[in-house]
Amino acid sequence: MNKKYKHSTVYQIYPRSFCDSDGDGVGDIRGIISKLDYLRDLGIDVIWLSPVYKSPNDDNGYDISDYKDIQPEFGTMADFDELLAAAKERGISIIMDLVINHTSDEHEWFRRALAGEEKYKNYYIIKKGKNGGLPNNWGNFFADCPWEPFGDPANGEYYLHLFSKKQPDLNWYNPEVYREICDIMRFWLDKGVAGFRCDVINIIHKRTFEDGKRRLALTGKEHYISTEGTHRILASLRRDVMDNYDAFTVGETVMVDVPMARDLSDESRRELDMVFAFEHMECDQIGVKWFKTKFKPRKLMRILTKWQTGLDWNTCYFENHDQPRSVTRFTEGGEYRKVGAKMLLGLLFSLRGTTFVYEGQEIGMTNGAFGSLDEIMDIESHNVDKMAKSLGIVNPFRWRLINKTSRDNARTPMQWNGNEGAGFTSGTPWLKLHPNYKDVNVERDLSDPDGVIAFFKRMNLYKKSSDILKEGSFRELHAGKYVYAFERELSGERLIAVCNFSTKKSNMPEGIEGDVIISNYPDMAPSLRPYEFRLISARKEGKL
Ligand code: TEU
Repeated sequence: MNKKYKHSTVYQIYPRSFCDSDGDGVGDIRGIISKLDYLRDLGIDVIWLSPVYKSPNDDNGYDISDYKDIQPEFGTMADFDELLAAAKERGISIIMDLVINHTSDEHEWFRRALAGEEKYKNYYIIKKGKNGGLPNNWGNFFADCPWEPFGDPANGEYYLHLFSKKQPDLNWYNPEVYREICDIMRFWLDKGVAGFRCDVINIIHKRTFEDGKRRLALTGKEHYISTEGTHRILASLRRDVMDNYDAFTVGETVMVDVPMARDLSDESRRELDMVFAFEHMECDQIGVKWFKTKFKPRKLMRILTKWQTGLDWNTCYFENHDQPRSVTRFTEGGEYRKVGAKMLLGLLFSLRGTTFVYEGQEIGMTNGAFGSLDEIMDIESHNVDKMAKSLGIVNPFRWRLINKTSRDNARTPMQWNGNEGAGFTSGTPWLKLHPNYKDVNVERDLSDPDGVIAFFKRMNLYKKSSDILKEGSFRELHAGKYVYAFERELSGERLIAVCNFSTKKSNMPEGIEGDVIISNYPDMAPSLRPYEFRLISARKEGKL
């Protein structure tokens, strides 16, 4: 594990939605530069920058057409260099998003492959169809078919795309691909970036292209989730590239269980520093990610405990650009928005691991307020709608499903102030602003001593100063219908975090005694109030 970043607070920026400096309705790099002081004041150590590379934007930058250039609507390479330097001046490092499972179909490699250059055809996964059909029965992450005719359909060749058809998967069997990616990584590391968040990194190597076991979604996944081939590639990347720069890596690892996550991030295997697992993000869904069900706090608690005790070191996160907002998912919101957002932050910072937050989480931003699919930009949502339609699901059911689960819920423009455009843009925002920006915005929250940001800063500072929160062990004390309590312990010193996931009062679990150090209520009460969070310094003699 790279010790330098272990105790960092990492803030994810989704550049499109963060801050627009030139009025075109799209966030950009100069916009980010203008907010660096704000991020420093929040106590942010590292920025994870979602892709800023050249891209036709089929998947908002996760489809890269040039890994060594900047998307013009975000600015120029000179802007990027300035961002890096300005962040450094403020003690902030930047990690880039490394998307190497696939490129854009507009990348030069794919174009040359299509033009018939064998060398580049071998950069991608191109297979002959079988018996007049597709090469295999696999599913696709974006509710689509993962095979698309490669060039002239009469040739009977298909290329694999586990995401959109404009995101062809790279062929990691080809050593040339490995060399190209190493070169790209060195390009950014030489500039001074601190490392990478590695997109869907545990699926890059496919073990075989045989048919998979039939499932509701992602048939075939057993052939590419965390394969030995992926482990080998990760260890090589670490040895050949990362180690020479002391770079930091956090892998986005999909569909991993605890042992898989351990293998990918175990110190002795020298692959990734840490991983994002998703089980806790699935606590309110049935099977497929597009079906959300009612949130049951106890399920979240069980999963958190399982991962806290199962891995030596976790990434702690409740939000990113693919997930609906935590305050909407895990609390009732409305009148409880502020107190709920604080409780979730209190919980997040109290867990053992590196804390990752997503833009807007520090003010308790909520899911978007979309009226219909026309207002949604995300390709995944549009594909889900098509798939649901083909299954005979009629509206308003389709819309209800999409409205709840759409990734655009997290991608609405950042709410900086209550003016028109929310301080995000002077133009027309690329995605509909949430109308609650007049109430929920950075300027207003900052002016409120009881604001979410004030609480964020307290928790962040406290974690940085507390060896118990940083290094202490984790032990669950209570996981009830609504109340979650756990202990962090180091050398006999104990801190206890207690959360009430209810709009009603709940009793404190028995046996928890001590002094409250931080709470999201201004005063004390015998029982826990709606969404109350307490961080308690436990009396040494207290029995538990
Ligand atoms: O996401 C990977 C992924 O598995 C997503 O499908 C995720 O589970 C889903 O969005 C939740 O609904 C990564 C990126 O974070 C995402 O933005 C990209 O679209 C995707 O990879 C392809 O690069």
